[in-house]
Amino acid sequence: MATPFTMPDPGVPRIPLERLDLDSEQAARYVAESRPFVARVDWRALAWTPDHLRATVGDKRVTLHKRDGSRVEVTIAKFLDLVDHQREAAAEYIIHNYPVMKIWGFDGPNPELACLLADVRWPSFIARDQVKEIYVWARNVGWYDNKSHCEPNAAAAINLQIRGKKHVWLFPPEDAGLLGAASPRAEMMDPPFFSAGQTVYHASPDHPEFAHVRCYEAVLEPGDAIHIPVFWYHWFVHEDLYQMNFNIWFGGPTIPVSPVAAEWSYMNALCIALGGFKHAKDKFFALPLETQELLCKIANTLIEDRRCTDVKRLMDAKRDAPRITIDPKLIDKRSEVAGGGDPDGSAGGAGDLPRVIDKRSEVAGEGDPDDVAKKSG
Ligand SMILES: O=C(O)CCC(=O)C(=O)O
Ligand SMILES: [Fe+2]
Repeated sequence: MATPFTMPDPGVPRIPLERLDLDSEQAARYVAESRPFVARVDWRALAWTPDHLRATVGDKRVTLHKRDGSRVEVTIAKFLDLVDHQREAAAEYIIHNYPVMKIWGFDGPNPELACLLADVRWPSFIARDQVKEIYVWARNVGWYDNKSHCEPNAAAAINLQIRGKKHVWLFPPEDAGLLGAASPRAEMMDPPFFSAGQTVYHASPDHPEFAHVRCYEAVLEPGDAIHIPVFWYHWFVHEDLYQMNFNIWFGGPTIPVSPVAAEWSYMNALCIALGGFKHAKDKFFALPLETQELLCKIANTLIEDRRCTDVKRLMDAKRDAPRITIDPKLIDKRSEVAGGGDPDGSAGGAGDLPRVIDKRSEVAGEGDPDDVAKKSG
């Protein structure tokens, strides 16, 4: 049974996102300065429908995740059929919001789907070698709350709403502390090795500081493209409509973190975490020798190894990192009232399953073959 959906309310004052012309110098400047905005576009991609995709690229193959953890190749026609029947499909497949139809991957354009790019007017501020991934997304009706997260691989995004309607709240990375963005110790070392990926959404006795967060707001309707700058938290709530969008994840402007700045911040954080500058030295030398050596090694690694502070080199270094595999238990935890699970929603690649999966929610509108709703909190 579908649970009635209540539109979430961050409960803080909202700052309306500015609306710019995507082709303007101002938009390019905003991207260079990591400032968010919304733009109305009139690309031919706005004419895409499931049937149009079936007709143009229906025989091309994409990878889907199954609930048993395996992956399977299906045609786009089959994928779209599964989306059309997501209630039934969710028994076997992970079928809600995650990137499946890959137009461009880390290795470059997917020749099979590149034809779709003819319907897109390429933003002048994205150089081809900045592109990380491009996808077309589709999910069927049903309210859906992706909860707030930021991309762990430092991607900026242009995300065009083609069908449906979404409510978006964005929070700047400077406010991560107000957002309660941190992982518990047990999750610290889980891919994607990023403790600040997921956030809280409301002021609460545990997180009263949320009340001071800067909350940018927009409602995206077909034709609206949003720019999400690097490390900006984005919280999307889908209305109960068929949703289709096109997104480009791209390497945004260089994040100005020099090795020295990173080490400087780290040492300050270490002193503060040890209880303050006054007694930090005593506290440090009271730690087990192994811990002291590890903390020291982190400081030196930040200085000596450019991979830590250079996004491109870092992403190359992380190519061999363990990938998150799909754990149906996590999917079940995540689904509040419906089946399925979302193996992505981050730019980590369609193969990644960020641990935030259990915190997002599919609400009212999808099937729940395993009655997983009862297990969720
Ligand atoms: O469409 C959504 O729900 C948000 C997708 C997302 O997280 C992203 O594009 O990075
Ligand atoms: Fe995202």
